[in-house]
Amino acid sequence: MERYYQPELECMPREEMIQLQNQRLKQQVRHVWEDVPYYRKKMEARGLTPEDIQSIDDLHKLPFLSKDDLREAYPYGLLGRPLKDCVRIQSTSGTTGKRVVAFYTQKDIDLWEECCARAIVAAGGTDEDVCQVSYGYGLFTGGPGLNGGSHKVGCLTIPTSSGNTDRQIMFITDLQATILCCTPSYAAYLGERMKEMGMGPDDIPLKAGIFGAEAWSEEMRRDIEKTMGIKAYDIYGLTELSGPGVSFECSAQQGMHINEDHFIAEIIDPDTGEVLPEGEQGELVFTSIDKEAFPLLRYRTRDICVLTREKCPCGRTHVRMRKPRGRSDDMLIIRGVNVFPSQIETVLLNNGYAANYQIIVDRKDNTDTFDVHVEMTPEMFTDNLSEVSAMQKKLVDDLRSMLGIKAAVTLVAPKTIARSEGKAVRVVDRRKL
Ligand code: DLL
Repeated sequence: MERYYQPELECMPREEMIQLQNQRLKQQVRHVWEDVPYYRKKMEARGLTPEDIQSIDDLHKLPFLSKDDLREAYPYGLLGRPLKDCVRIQSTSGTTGKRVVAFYTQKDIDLWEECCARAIVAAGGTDEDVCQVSYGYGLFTGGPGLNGGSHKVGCLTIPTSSGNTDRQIMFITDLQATILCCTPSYAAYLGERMKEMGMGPDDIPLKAGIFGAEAWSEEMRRDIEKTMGIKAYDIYGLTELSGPGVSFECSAQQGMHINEDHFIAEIIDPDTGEVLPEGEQGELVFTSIDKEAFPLLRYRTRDICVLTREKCPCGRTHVRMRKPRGRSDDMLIIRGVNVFPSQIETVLLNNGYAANYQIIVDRKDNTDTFDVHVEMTPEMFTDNLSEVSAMQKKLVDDLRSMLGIKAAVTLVAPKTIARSEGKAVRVVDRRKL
């Protein structure tokens, strides 16, 4: 039987949810108008006052907020409460430009941790469970968010943080961890290491994994589920909005329920900004409706996604988002063709490889070069050149039919591509250097 952490909110009838969203949206708009001068200026520039926003149908009138706004307003420009009311910051792993710093009041943290608790309960977690949190702790939101959620559910929490892989496995077995939280790429690595240590699914006490923070394919899910003998649940979120738990998967594993009592989701055309109807793919935009310290209206995530309101067998009524294919800024344009790393991953896993690969893009003589280095698994490893070349050719063909362009594939020996303990880095784009 499906269990919920907050059934009255997670299964709220749609009509009631709309009423709740209308009321919270109006309050949130009033809050930014009164307390965030940066946002008030943006609204004034559009000739808007809080009276113009009476319900969620008026949402489209509000201006978008982008990562550039966050950088421009760094560090305090979007703060919605006096610093003395804030109790925490978290920050993005941002590789380019200034980091984003998000602020939290105690209430913001409580609501965020409740969202994570919903995800843990949806994955079958109860106060009988032992939950090992192997996301990084610190500025990254993964560790602190799931740690807080695990406490709220009453699980025994093991705060290992990421890294020290053999110790992770020791704790999983010695302390009988039943739920594992980490990035999917780290889960794959833990699974690989367990296999090397001679452990099969029956030797591992885990029953569920809550994996997110990066794009991962269905094929990778099945691989991890098989290796560890668990059910693997996706979880999504971003620092700007709180962290993990903006949305999470239920037992149906068909998209992630967005916590609509806190966040309103829209899908827009990334080029025109036009709101797209349900079911169309576009950029995910979120409006927080009950945040205190760091309220964000119509924040453009750059994540490419699809929403559905189809009824979910789990009984939750919140809208679902499909697995994001990756960020629009992860999308490579190679010889004019759009390529997502997740598409390459699908081809590799369908051919029996693990998700250990690197994509190297460069430009020579005004033409893009496109190389994919793929690790052979120990089982398929061979140094027979004609076998290797046949295997490479198969991947070149399958990648061409998936992507529509030719990649040069190089198979490399097992364990030669660096493993990730957090978000995996799959792409080296030398054209930008
Ligand atoms: O990654 C928060 C998080 C921690 C989510 C732990 C889930 C688990 P950021 O570092 O700010 O926050 O990165 C946010 O990561 O815009 C997406 O592009 C990507 N992302 C997060 N979850 C998923 C997911 C955390 N399940 C950015 N699938 C987001 C695909 C994801 N991409």
